[in-house]
Amino acid sequence: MVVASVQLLDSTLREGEQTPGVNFSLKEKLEIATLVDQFGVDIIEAGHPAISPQIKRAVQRISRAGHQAQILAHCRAIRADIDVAIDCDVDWVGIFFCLRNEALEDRYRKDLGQALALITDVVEYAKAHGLKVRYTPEDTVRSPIDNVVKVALACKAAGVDRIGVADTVGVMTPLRMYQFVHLLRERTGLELNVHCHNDLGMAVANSLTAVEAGARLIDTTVNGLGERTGIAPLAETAMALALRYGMENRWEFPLLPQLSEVVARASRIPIPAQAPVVGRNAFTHNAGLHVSAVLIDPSHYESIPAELVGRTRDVALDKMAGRPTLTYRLDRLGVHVSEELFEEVFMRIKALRKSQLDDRQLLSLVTKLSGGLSILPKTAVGAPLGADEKTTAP
Ligand code: HCA
Ligand code: CU
Repeated sequence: MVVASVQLLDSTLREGEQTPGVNFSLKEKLEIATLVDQFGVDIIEAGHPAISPQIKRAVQRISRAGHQAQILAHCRAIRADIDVAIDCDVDWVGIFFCLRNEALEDRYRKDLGQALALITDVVEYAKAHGLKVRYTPEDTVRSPIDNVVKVALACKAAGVDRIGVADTVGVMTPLRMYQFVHLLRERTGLELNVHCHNDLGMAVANSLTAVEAGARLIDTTVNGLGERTGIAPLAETAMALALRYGMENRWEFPLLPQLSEVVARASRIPIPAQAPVVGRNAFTHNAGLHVSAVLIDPSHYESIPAELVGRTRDVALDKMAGRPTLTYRLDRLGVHVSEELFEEVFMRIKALRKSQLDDRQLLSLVTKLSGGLSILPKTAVGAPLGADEKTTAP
């Protein structure tokens, strides 16, 4: 399926800052906003400015920074929150109010008619002040669809620009998400955004089927930060849209590793080695059979070109290695060894239990087993892992 155009919203500074223990400084927020803007997201959800003067200041600075992306402020369905957003010069407000019967009864103590009046009043107020407005019935997918449609249509009459479909607690599966978005589009004719939490690891899949069903924009965060297990990560969502849906885009993919590192540092949450696209292992092959096939033609075991994100393919050297792996790694370092020494090094590697050898460790093992002879070209010792990949890889 070809998807013509989908927008991306980055909510690292709003949803992402709701990750337990995460607290970005103003400087970090400005840096993150600049990078996601350079990456090419369409909307930056910069924060909920009514929460604190610090957040308000950050949202103000971001919306006055001249980014290409439009800036959105998160707001409760309260006029005072809209006033604070207006003070921040944002383009968009994202208003949220839950329409589940349980929430209406226990949390808000309002019936649906009262909730509708309150929400449409705030939508009209924001529109009257020249803002673009997204209204999200929080926990949309667990709310009665009739409640959602009724309020969405009232918001449409009040001039709302988009409705957010939130899977707030990550209960959806891809097919159910498709059906929900399809039905909501059919019954309202409104532009839809999608916001998927990752409680069962299906945030990206659910976001993509929402798009197949006609949603116009996907909410993401860098490294998938957010409440509990977070929401759809920016890197893999964008990559899936580009590679699997063939979507034309202006995204600066080579910025992704840096963006992930900056956010990992600022959030103090490391990037998992297994993370798609940005994780340490994303482009590293291990088993001897895999490596020998990749050395013939990478497409045997690769579906994403590492160069697309400015990374290089690598092969790990541990007990899984075959001889072609060791040959490749030694060649890459420009190290030539006798057959006998090769076998000795290889046997040591096969005996490794809980580790793998980086280039430096490989070089020192070879040096040690060769009786301390310096067989190493000086340049190779300090060369970063995979630095000469492009020239030596088949
Ligand atoms: C929240 C809940 C929210 C809102 C999404 C939105 C969700 O933290 O306030 O306003 O579009 O997951 O429902 O993030
Ligand atoms: Cu959320």
